[in-house]
Amino acid sequence: MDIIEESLFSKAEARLNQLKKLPALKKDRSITKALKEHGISRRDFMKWAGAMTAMLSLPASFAPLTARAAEVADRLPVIWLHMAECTGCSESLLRSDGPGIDSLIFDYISLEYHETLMAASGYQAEQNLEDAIEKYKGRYVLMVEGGVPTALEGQYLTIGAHGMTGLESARKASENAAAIFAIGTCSSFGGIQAANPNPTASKPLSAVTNKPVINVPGCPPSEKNIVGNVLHFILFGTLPSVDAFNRPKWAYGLRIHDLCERRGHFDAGEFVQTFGDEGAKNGYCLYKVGCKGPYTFNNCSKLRFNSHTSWPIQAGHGCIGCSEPNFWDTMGPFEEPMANRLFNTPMFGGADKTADNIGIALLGAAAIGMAAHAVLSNIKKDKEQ
Ligand code: FSX
Ligand code: SF4
Ligand code: F3S
Repeated sequence: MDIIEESLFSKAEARLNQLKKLPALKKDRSITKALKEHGISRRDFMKWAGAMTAMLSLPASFAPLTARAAEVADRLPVIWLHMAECTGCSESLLRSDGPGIDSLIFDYISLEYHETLMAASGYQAEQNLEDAIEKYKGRYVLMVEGGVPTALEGQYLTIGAHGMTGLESARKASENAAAIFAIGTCSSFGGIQAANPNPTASKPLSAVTNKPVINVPGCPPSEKNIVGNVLHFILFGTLPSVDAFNRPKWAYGLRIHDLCERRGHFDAGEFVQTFGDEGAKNGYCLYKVGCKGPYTFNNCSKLRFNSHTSWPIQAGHGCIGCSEPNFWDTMGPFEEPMANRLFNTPMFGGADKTADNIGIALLGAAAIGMAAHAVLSNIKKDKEQ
């Protein structure tokens, strides 16, 4: 280990020792017990820890620490709020025919409050939230799923027996959280809730609180991206390094196009022309049927969904850019390329490139990435003005 690695390792070790001293949230549950109940061996658990370590871009020597982080996840309460959304983010985390280690950490261990999963309802549910916020003040991790409607002072979304608005509850819970994660594109950027004409004036979480918010976009994000952020926070107690849209770089540092399994076909100029054609049967590149992989930053090809089963491009449809800001308004039409819009810019000499020569000629992935970045930064600048 070099000096930097060593100091990071000691920092994480010290933090885990501290956390271990805190009382467990649920006396009768522990990750060891939960794994046993679900027939997951220690060996598989350590394999999982190794994979998570690599995913977080940490050296392999950190794997035992990642395993320990999962074991002390029951010291760190998670409060999960729902705003305007489809609950796909929760589904992504929890739905699999056999619960994986990722969902076990949440489901059985650390979730203190989750509107879809908890047994309580009505006044009791409201009370539970208040109690959790009070009891774990400054210690809980807040995860918010969904956009926050702000029109009519948030009245488009009311929750619970007293009809508290989502806006109020998101603000309140943000006040004393140790870390805040916007789970999904709706919470990160507004998502479909904020798509034009946005009648409820839905906003991203970061627009309604002045606390730092880490965005974990995707409609929905993969379970690994959700759990990875919690593990990172358990390990270091600090927020990860992020890109211009506050997305953790370990997860959103590369384009879908960079690691796509169909990339060889793109480079060779082999494209699906219409769904169901010979090219589709041969697994050719989906660019011409609308894939937005070259403009989208996410790690779906590496991590996939539903316990690593598949992901959009493997299933035969292009990426629709679901982890990018305003993708509903800017990435359409979803089944047609928008290359001309991007490449007919002065930056590319006004060239009216077609998909066929994009793959094999001048405009390689780097240029596409630059174009995507330029477009996205401009969108961001427009928003800030
Ligand atoms: Fe749905 Fe989550 Fe999309 Fe939004 O995911 S999967 S609409 S990102 O908030 O529930
Ligand atoms: Fe993959 Fe889409 Fe890029 Fe084609 S355009 S290589 S399908 S990400
Ligand atoms: Fe979304 Fe594209 Fe991944 S549509 S799920 S970012 S492949």
